[in-house]
Amino acid sequence: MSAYVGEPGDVPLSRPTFEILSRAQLRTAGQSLKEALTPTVRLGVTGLSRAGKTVFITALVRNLMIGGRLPFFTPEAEGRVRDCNLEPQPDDAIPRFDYEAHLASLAADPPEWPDSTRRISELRLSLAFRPRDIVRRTLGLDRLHIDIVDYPGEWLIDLALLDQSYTTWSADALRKAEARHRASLSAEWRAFAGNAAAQADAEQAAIEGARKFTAYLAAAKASEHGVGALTPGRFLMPGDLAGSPLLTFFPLLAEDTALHRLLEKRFESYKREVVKPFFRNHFLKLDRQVVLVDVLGALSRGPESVTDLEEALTGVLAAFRPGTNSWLSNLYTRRIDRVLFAATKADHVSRASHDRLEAILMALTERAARRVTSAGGDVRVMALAALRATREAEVRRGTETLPCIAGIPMPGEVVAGKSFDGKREAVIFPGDLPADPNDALAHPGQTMTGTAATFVRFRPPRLATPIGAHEPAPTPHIRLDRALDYLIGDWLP
Ligand SMILES: Nc1nc2c(ncn2[C@@H]2O[C@H](COP(=O)(O)OP(=O)(O)OP(=O)(O)O)[C@@H](O)[C@H]2O)c(=O)[nH]1
Ligand SMILES: [Mg+2]
Repeated sequence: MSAYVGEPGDVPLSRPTFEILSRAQLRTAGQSLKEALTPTVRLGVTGLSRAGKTVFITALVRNLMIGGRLPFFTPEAEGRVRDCNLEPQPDDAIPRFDYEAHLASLAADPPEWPDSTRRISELRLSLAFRPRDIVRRTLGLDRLHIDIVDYPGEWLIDLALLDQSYTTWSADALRKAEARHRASLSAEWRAFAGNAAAQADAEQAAIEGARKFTAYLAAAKASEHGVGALTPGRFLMPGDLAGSPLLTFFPLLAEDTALHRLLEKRFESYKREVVKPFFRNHFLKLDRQVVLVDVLGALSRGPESVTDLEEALTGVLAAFRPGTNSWLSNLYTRRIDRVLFAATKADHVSRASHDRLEAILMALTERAARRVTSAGGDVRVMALAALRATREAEVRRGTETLPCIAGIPMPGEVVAGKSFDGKREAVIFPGDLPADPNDALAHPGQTMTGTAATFVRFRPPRLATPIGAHEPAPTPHIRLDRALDYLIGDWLP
């Protein structure tokens, strides 16, 4: 074949292959590469209702963003944290954690606690730091994305359902419903369930039974302050599943009836359509997890509340340490390598009791862990207050000095017979937690008797920037920096 030489007017089909990139293009390419190489740590924050999830996340984010006092957060102590800002929420299918609204409540005048939240939400923080590692420093790999995912602890406890058949779940649910402190609350539903199999219309019986069962769960939750985590978790937090057949079932002991078969089918659908997607789409993607626990609340409410809490913790631990034969262990990737159990609201007791509070949660989790088989990642226990609403104070009584706490009780709170208006400060002797955690767990009512502080809701501290001040008001806390160090410190090498 002879070579084609070309003629005047020919148009080249392609541009020359080698082109010099402009400086701006190189910079953009470098930035995209840097962004692609920026690691992301996904931090799960969970706990039963009112455990303190929203306050924990809001306080953590604010402390990082304003450069708060975090002396035990190693990268901060080493002066390596540069700045921290919010980035667009990366997962379009998950609602954004409404940081601004929660902070606005806390920064209001007078400050208010944020509203209760009922669904999963997520927030992305981007933290710039000076790497210790010279290679990273040279390459400019100096950012970490922190995706914080807030989800109800009730969803975590639901994971245990994956290992249960409808029959075993029904027997367990009935045993819990018959417990002394729930028997009267569940009486109407149990009476209905006792005769339900005789009803001709299985669908109507399922609807009516599910309604009565949900009413019992709601009553139990209210009387137990949300501690006794009863399954299925979505019955009380249905979100967009309200009224769906997925939530139209209830426990029924084995009987070969049309109703039993229908309820069993619905139970299996709930596992498949609700529990497994949560496990796959959210839980499996987490790297680190903090489980917030209102230990003081449970202790102050007495022995049944402590038993409920232990049962709930067993359910939580089962998600992290699945048994050898479980469905979970088949899919378990061991991605979560650190779990922190944190006793919240430690500002309700004086400093001397913080270690004791930690020891009580440790004893509780160890007891719960004994019921769960194989080991999972690293587990640590801590006592903290994400947002400290009280300060330490001392009161002299005769020759004795009592370690007290001082704070402003919320309006309507009653302390030692005195009603508070939300403006005046009260100094309270909260009592000491026992040195032996087993004493606290064996006699929880006595432990906290007279410790009015555990029942009092204090006003959050004032976060509004003082007039004329250059720096935002600090976000006081107890041990939040230690929690942060354990959870993400090693991601900032
Ligand atoms: N004193 C004190 N109280 C706290 C602290 N954290 C939470 N609280 C109290 O606990 C309540 C519940 O806190 P939230 O952060 O809303 O709890 P949550 O787990 O998000 O609750 P839900 O959204 O209802 O599941 C608050 O309204 C405060 O009264 C804390 O660090 N110190
Ligand atoms: Mg919340």
